[in-house]
This record gives sequence, C-alpha cells and structure tokens, in this order.
Amino acid sequence: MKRALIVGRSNVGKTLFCIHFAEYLGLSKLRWRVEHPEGRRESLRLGVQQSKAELTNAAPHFTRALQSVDIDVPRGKLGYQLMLTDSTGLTDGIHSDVGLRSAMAQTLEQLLHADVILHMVDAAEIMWAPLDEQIYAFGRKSKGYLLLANKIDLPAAKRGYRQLARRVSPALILPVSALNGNGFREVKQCVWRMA
Ligand SMILES: Nc1nc2c(ncn2[C@@H]2O[C@H](COP(=O)(O)OP(=O)(O)OP(=O)(O)O)[C@@H](O)[C@H]2O)c(=O)[nH]1
Ligand SMILES: [Mg+2]
Repeated sequence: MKRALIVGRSNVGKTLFCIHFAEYLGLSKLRWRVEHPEGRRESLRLGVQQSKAELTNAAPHFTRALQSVDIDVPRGKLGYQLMLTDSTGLTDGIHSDVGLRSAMAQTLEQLLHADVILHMVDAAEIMWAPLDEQIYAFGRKSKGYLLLANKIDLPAAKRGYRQLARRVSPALILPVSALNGNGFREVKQCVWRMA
C-alpha cells in the first residue's frame, strides 16, 4: 500500500481533489477513514456527490482531520493499492484555535510517513507563502513530491501557474483542476512512477 498525502493551505481544493481523483481512479462509493486529532476514528461511506456536499466548502478550515480512501489503481495486470489522504489546511505561524493547531500538527506528522506528497496551491490566487516554500523544500528532498497548481479552470490561474512554474523544478509541478479533472492523467502517471 502506497501512501499519498495531500497538503497545502486552507481552501486550495485538497478535499475536492481527493474526491474527484478517487472517482477518476474508479471509485463511485468512497469509504473514508477519518482520524480526528484527538484520537477518535470514524468511517464514512459516501458517494461522490455526497462527499462533495459534506466534505468540501468555500469557507476556510473546513477539514479538521485526516481522511483517507483506499484505491485499487490499475497498473499492468496487477495494479497497486493507493491510500489517498486528505488533511487539514496549514497556515503560517501559530493559529489561535487550539483544536485547529492539533489538526495541523497531525497533518505535519503525516508528512513524515507519506510515500508521495501532493502539495496543492491555488494557482488563481498565488500566495506562495513561507509555508509553501517550506513544504517545497522538505518535499523535494523526500521520496516523492509533486506541486499541484489547482483551479487551472479559472482564468487568473494561467498567469499564476506560469509564475509558480518559474519558482520550482519543471518536473515537479502540474496544473490541475480538482473541479473538472484537468491534469488527472498526468498526476496518475507521476504518482505511479513515484509510488
Ligand atoms: N473553480 C474551482 N474551484 C475549486 C477547485 N477546487 C476546489 N474548488 C473550490 O474551492 C473551495 C474549497 O475547496 P475544498 O476542497 O473544500 O478546499 P480544501 O483545500 O480542502 O479546504 P480546507 O478543508 O478548508 O483546508 C470549494 O468551494 C471548491 O468548490 C477547482 O479546481 N476549480
Ligand atoms: Mg478540505
């Protein structure tokens, strides 16, 4: 089982990406294993539409736990199993909400165990914060790392993507749209190579 962790600031589209990427890889029912920062665990079985309605939101800091789905990814005759984990959005500095701080700590701890780090930024609102620089610096030294420049469906994202592409190694960045599936084939190929 290979572990891919999606990390980034709040509201960049991490949860929507997990849902639609899992759907792209063949899941119609998503069995979410949710690990809350205080240790409580729960299991949710939701369809794609239900997952979107219940787990994504335009309001920031909506996800406050680790939530994973296991996916059988076809690869040749055998395929492989991928555990795709969505996480709590990170912020620069120390957040005033204690619960959110524990959830962020949980995300950071998972970074150490991931086989592939999918670092997501919102290309339409490029705010390459010190936090992103730190995730990039950590990620590029680890086994697998990919910067996903999300929301490429929005007009402002094209320029944002070009700016981001100047900052990072070209082999490590992909433009994607968690909303409409742009770039998913390329993400699948990269994860396949890295995992
Ligand atoms: N246009 C567009 N909107 C997107 C895309 N991805 C996500 N969104 C929207 O951005 C908002 C945030 O999406 P989420 O998936 O909840 O973001 P998140 O990164 O999980 O946010 P937190 O859980 O708060 O950290 C929602 O309103 C989504 O519909 C995209 O590729 N294109
Ligand atoms: Mg989320």
